Amino acid sequence: MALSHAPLLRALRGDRPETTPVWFMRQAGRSLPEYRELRVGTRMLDACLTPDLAAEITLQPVRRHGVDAGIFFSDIVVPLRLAGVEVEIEPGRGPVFADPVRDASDVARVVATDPAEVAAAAGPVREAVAAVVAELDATGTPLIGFAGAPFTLAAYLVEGGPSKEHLRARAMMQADPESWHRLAGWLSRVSRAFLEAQIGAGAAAVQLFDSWAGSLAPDVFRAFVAPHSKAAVADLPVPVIHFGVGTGPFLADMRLDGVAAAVGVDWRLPLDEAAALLGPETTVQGNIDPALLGAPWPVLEAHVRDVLRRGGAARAHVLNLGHGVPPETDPAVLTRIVELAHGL
Ligand code: 1CP
Repeated sequence: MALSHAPLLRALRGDRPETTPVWFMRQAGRSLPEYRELRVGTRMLDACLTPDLAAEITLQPVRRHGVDAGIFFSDIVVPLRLAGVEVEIEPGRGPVFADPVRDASDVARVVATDPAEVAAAAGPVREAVAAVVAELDATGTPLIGFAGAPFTLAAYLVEGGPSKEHLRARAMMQADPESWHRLAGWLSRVSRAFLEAQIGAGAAAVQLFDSWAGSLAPDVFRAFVAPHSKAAVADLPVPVIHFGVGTGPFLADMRLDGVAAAVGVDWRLPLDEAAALLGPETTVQGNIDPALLGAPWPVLEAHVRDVLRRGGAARAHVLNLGHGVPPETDPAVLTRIVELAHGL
């Protein structure tokens, strides 16, 4: 099947394919025993930058679940590592930075690196994507590339590691807007270089993860964040999905003035309401509650059917979770959701 007819790509263009396409955020890794086996003895970021390993981990959930897309196995901080920023992913914790970026002089230090360095260092990313695409092409399955949005990256970089409220990044925006815009502009170019490497090697769509955008007030999102996110993905040659958790209060702004073909919605906002907020020119993606992956099948099945019914109110719908697959998820449940969506 030609890739352009793939249900995911059709839905992102606004068509309604015969079956609703489905993939899962964080489908690669964590919940799969075959992933945990491959990862033994290899640090997360080393795995991301080892082409054979990253390609194989990307393909595992596609083979197992029969989802409508692969999502490239990598991490939002990989392009920062490629830009020479000292970062590690600590097991059970997440990204941790040796030198947090807290003030104007820290910002001047990081932005001194030309984002072009990311493109120059992205050989292992291109190689892994090319290997995945070579295998997926045979089945007409597209690969989704991704990057972190500037705010979500800053939430880690300014804090120095994972945080609940992202207080330091949110303070910097308004306490020192000049440093904030310098930093966010640089992060935008770094993520864009990472996306371009994946697209150049064959990714057929991309998702921009602004996972923590929901911690922002709508006017703050508009003034300090949206322009930088838009710059990261404007005029790319493939469709863009823009995702964040808790973005209901400013959902229409997640369209990035129409640059996003689709907006990912978390489990808090019913998709028919999301569709009304997004209007007729945007596809919705979502929004199965990850908590229900652990519920008895009849409960989960009724929920998935309700999500699909509400998704019918949008111009088109890509079925997904409202956030990532929890690590303790029984992978058989994900396969069953794919079978349900494809059987309707
Ligand atoms: O050792 C391990 O297995 C570490 C766990 C892990 C994995 C499997 C991390 C650390 N990152 C990843 C892969 C990853 N990260 C993918 C590819 C897999 C897929 O989607 O199927 C993607 C898309 C990401 C993106 C990512 N990293 C996001 C955005 C997505 C989201 O869930 O909101 C975020 C916020 C991160 C940061 C991060 N990296 C890792 C962790 C544990 C975290 C979150 C830390 C926190 O809670 O703040």
